[in-house]
Amino acid sequence: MDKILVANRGEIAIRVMRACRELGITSVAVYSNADEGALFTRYADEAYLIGPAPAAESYLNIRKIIQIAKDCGADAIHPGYGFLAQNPNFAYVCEQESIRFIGPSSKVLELMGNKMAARREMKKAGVPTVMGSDGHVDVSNAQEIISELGFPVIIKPSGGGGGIGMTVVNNEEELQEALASAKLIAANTFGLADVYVEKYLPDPRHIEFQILADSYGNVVHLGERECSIQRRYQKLIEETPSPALTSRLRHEMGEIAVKAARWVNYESAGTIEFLFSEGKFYFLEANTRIQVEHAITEVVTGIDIVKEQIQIARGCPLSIKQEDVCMNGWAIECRINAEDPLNNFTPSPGKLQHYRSPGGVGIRVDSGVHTRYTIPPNYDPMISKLIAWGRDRNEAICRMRRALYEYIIVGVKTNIMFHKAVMENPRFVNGELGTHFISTETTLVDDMRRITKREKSLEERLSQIFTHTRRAAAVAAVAALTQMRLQRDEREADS
Ligand code: MV4
Repeated sequence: MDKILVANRGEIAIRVMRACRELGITSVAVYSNADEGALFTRYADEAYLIGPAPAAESYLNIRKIIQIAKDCGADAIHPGYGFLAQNPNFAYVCEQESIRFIGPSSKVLELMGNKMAARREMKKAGVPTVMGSDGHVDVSNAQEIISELGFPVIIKPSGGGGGIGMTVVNNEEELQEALASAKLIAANTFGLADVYVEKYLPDPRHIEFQILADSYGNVVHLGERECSIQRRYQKLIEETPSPALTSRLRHEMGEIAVKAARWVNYESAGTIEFLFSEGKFYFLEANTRIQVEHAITEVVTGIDIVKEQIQIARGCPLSIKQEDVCMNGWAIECRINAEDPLNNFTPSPGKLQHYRSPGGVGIRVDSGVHTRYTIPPNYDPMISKLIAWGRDRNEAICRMRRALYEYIIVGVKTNIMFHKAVMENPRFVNGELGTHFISTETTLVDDMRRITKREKSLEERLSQIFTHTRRAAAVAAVAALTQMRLQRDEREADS
């Protein structure tokens, strides 16, 4: 394998190409009209246009991607995350065409893609699952199943995952209607009306384990990531280790994650997701791809997950054994998005008139943008992943705050102020996280307003000093420092 086509865009395309370069593998970009000239197309050794901006006609166009792979002589395809990454049909076509799909087999994608089947399979493997139905639920058996579980329950679509189309039912009265509507939504969204139910856990943490599995039956886990800070199932902040786990629990959950992967003969990098509540953990879903948040695990373990993933696909054994894996310090990731956190996180695509990312000790920024780059409206509006490492959680948080105040983005609205507010939030700082963190922390909006107001007044004072052309960069940089001093003074005044 010496040429890999990367069937993705943005930061993850560059991430994969970086691994290719280190391995001496030629990388091929495919891009849509909306991504002409984007950084990832230039980072690649070769780049080919696939089609118009809409993903359905470009990044999801299986035939076109396969055609380009054959034409340019790529022997493997890396799907990144999103788009075709978990599409069993795409993996199957690759298998038929003798192009190595860098991920698990189409069979495993298919099995894990059906969330009910995955749950049943994991139960068979002896992996703890939440109490719930063993098959799909409809009007005839719902009453019976749920009377055993007791309310509240959560209805989940078998074909889905990631939260779309899930409904919480609190009592008998709501049940039939909720079931009917859940089935309708499931059918419309996933083309499969099957749903199953689970006992609803009120405010669980989302904790997932990174695993690596090679084609010789070697399986290791690289510890966990806590991903509880999310909004509408979109993760915003992740960290590793989780403040909730003891090393005993980590060991126990890690072994279960490895067992889950072994049971299905998993091969490649993958993630086993758990819900964690009151000291107990339950299998949720398996993510059969490289994930956005993989980088925090790389930072604390020192293992290049994408490189391992490629080597696995090449038929190499894992470069590490479980006892070689050690977690050093703490890493936090903030997803920096072009969106307005004060207006319901509405996407804010557009041109980056000014862009300067933070740096220095313990900071990693993965992104696919640059000054004067225009974020297209067609795709996910993520600008970058800002990752801070520290020897302990507190150092990672302080470093993340420092980096957030160094970040200069002019031209689009970003969620940086949201991250600033969270990094100051007492519950976050204490590690008290749950999947309802954002909706229950009602002061966040006010905190963001306060932070913005303070920055605005600083900028106004400074803009009188600097000329207009220099303003964007100089103002933001100086404001950042002043801002941090003010915040430190405030914290000291509080305590
Ligand atoms: C749950 C749950 C509580 N109890 N299942 C939503 C995303 C999907 N992957 C699973 N989800 C949930 N399943 C039971 N039995 C709460 C959630 C949930 C959630 C899970 C992970 C991360 C964020 C979440 C936000 C709200 C609800």
